[in-house]
Amino acid sequence: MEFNRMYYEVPPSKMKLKKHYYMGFKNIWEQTALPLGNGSLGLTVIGEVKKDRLILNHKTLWAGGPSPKRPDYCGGNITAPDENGKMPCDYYAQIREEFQQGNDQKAHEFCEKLVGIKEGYGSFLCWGELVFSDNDIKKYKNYNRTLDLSTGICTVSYDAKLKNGEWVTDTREYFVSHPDKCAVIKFTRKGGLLDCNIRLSTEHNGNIAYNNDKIVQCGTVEDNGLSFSLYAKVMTDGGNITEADSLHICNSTEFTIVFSADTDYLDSYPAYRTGETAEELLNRVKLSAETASEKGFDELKKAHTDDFNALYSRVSIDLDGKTDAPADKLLYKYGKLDSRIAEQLLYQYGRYLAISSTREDDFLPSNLQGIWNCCNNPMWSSDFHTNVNLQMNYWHIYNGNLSECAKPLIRYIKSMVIPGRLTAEYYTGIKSDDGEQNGFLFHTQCTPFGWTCPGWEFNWGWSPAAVPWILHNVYEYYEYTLDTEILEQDIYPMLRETAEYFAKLLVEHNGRLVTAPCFSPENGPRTMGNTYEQALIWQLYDNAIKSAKALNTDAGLCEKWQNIQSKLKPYEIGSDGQIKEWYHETHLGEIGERHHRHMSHLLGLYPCNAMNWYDNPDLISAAVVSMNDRTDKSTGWSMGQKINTWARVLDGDRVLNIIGTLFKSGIYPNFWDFHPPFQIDGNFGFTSGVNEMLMQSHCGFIHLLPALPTAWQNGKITGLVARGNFIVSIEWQNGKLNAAYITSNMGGKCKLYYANSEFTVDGVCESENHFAEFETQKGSTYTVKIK
Ligand code: FUC
Repeated sequence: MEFNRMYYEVPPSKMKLKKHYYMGFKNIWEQTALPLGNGSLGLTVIGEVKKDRLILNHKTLWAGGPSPKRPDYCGGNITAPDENGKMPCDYYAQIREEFQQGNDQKAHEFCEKLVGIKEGYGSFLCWGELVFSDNDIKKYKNYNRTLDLSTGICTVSYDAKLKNGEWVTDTREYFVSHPDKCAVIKFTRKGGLLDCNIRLSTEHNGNIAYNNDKIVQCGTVEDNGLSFSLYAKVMTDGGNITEADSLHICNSTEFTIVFSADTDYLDSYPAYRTGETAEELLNRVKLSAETASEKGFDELKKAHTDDFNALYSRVSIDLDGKTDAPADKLLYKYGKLDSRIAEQLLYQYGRYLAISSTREDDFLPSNLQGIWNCCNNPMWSSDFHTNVNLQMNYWHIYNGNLSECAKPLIRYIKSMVIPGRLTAEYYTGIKSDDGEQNGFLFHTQCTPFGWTCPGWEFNWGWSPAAVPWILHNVYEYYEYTLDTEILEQDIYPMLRETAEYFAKLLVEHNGRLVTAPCFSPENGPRTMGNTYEQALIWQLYDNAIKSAKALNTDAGLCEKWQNIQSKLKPYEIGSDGQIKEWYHETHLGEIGERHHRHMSHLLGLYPCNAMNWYDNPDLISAAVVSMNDRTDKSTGWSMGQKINTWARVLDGDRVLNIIGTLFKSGIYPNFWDFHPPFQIDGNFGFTSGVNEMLMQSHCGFIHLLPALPTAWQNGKITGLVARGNFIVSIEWQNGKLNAAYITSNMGGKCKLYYANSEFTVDGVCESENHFAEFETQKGSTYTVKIK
């Protein structure tokens, strides 16, 4: 059966937590909070009974970046020569020269100069919390907290005994509406009257005013002067509201709070501000909240549900799970209870979290924690990490039928072009005469304020290949949608500029083209060329050439790029039969950390496609050696990556084993992914991995059930998307394909593959050697049946 809700029978304070205690405290929020969001505005529902907290977030509420305190802010770049009169780009040239001369030690030393300035990096902040207290409740029973993934509505309900001895039934509903740009909370009491207190608490500067039925907050972030504003309106069905340093609602049977919140952030270099005054910003959020509140709860709820469900319901999954249970039980009893329901839920949760944290009109993509954060110093600043994490956040978007949710990513990368050109110039010395199209660079970590410099330590901070890598996510928007307008306007210009930039960066070494210096993410060492950079640069040229051809442009450049591509250093296989991560590696484990969580030398296998079972099985065997050496266990996101790579080598049973490990050691009771303390990428990586188990399309054809585990005997998935914009639904029974339905959204040729038997495409053709190829009509659906 399908299953689309997570529910709990005890509040967080009574829940059994995983022993992933972080920095000495129990990370209850990370383990139990239930997230809601409309892309930008985020809420996490805790759901305690007498005293509850609702954590508020806005995606753009960040410290760092330009500030009156930092008049010289320049994305962390070193912008002036050092005591030796040298810019980073001078050292960059010297490093390459030293490598060429064989003076590796000297080259390594100069790498220390390729760093940025830490000042101004900043952090994603927590807005604050709405605190609810109901001192009238003595005890409660029949507690339930449910998150409906299909509607984005969280509900908390219980029966409570009041001080006067009466029993009442309380229900609280929460959602964050994308169409109405507001959060909505409704408390209802049956059998008695409410007596409740609401207070807004924040650690930021500013004012909070409680006034009749309103809470109005205006303030600025101390670090950078970013303005923020919140406007809440409370509606009751009678009774009264009094205010002092909180709102006190009593003698009503229900009340609804509608609030909007925003900042004056704008994704535009160099100011990164809308230019609004505090009053204008307040008026903007006030207008949203007032307009929404006039519609009333029912209308808001309907508009929200329709909007959310329209995206969510595009894909359904049924792994033949039968036993419904509270989410924490599903987790702790994984492998003992019905595990299929837990897998279905975690799968859809990845889509749910994306719909809630990255919507088409957002300025920014989802960050390391999506949009949810309960403190002002989250790990890694909860930033945009581009040596795997931001990429992983978008792995499941296209095949999970949510392509518009990738628009904030495309928009964000576009916003990094102008500041990134400065980094390209300062650090690699590449500047065109008009100073416009010289190429743009950013590295491992990025912020909303054009932070494009390398990190403040070379070994984790330097990563030029981050740009081709994230551009692969960007290019895939086109591959899945065939939208040539976005290709022409946004995607191709970035690919073209980067392809031309790397054409200048690549140097010849032993007859092949490589970049230098390189560092395999977090695993080192400093080298001339490595598999990570080579794979991503190869993919960059592949994507740029395909885009140019689709747009019928730049034939001359394509020829040049093809030539470059053919001269790139290829994958090499080491003495243990492994894919080498570094060219000077012979045996496994000889360089770097043996079981390192990053598998950067296998990006050609996933998410890229140069290494695939169809075209180069030898490389696949070598990839398997490398993957085995890395082992199956790791931190959350890394297990997410393993699920995808093992699906790409078509080993469904191995994938399911890793999923089992993920449930045991990488998932919290609220189904968030563990990475000290919580990182959302592993959630997204899991969902992407399930898509890859059931359908792949990177080899030029749609591969049905490529990595179906034996334990998934019967099931059905509807609405996946294959490259070329085909909607794919698949049903299987007893481990074999039963039927598939392919809807062609854009017309064109469709090629299908099913390994286990021949099949027919109803009324069109029959497969030969397990392949069928046919022309499709835009809008038509084709039925595939086993022979
Ligand atoms: C990558 C990983 C770390 C962490 C950080 C945010 O650099 O290596 O494990 O996830 O990003």
